[in-house]
Amino acid sequence: MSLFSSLPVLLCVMTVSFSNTKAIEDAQKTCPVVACAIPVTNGTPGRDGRDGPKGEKGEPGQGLRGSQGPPGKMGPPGNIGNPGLPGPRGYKGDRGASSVAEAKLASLEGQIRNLRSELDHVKKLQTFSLGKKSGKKLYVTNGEKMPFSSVKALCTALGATVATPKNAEENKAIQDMAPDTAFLGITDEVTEGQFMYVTGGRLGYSNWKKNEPNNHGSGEDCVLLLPDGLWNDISCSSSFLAICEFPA
Ligand code: FUC
Ligand code: CA
Repeated sequence: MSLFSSLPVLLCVMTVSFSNTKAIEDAQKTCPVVACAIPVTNGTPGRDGRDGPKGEKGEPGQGLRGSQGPPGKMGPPGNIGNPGLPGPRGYKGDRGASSVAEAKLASLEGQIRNLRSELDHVKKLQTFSLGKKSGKKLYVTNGEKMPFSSVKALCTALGATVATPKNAEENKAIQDMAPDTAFLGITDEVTEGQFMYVTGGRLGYSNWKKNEPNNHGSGEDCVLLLPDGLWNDISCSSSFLAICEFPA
């Protein structure tokens, strides 16, 4: 309600500044009776005053919450994180080249062991069939007659030497197995009259027949084992039985 609607006299309003109820009462007391006797009607309300200051933010409303909006735009990338833990152990890889070579080597070594075993067995059978005695040289002949140079070549090719008795026992062993006169591995080709082993060294044993060696004819540098076990010097180019000797 406007303060002026309760005022009985217009003049009082114009001469007194009212600020509150007390002031209005004071004005009524002081107004002269004659001047204030003319009654007036209320004027039209004045225009709205200016907006007051903004009020404090109110409490959240009680209405239903709206549905969640769409996701916002992607933010900038974060900093690089710390290294992760080591991964699980992988499967065992293929065997390397050196491992394959080692496996082949082991296989070859096994085959060599088997071959050695087989060879030992064959040697035992051979020595048995040839009547080879333990610790004794083995004398072998192919039954052929040939010049001394061919006998040397044959025996060398077999990894052997020409039969050469170093004592009476060996001389007897050769005599017993030889079916005919045979060359021995002894000559005086280097120095006439000085018989030596073809493998080297001067004679340590001999079994010459009477009146031998006589270097008969144009010269006799090789040695024959006669059927009776005695020796005779003979031409190296003549052909006689080849007998080879294998180590004891
Ligand atoms: C004797 C031997 C010779 C040859 C000759 C036929 O004189 O000494 O080496 O065997 O016989
Ligand atoms: Ca002779």
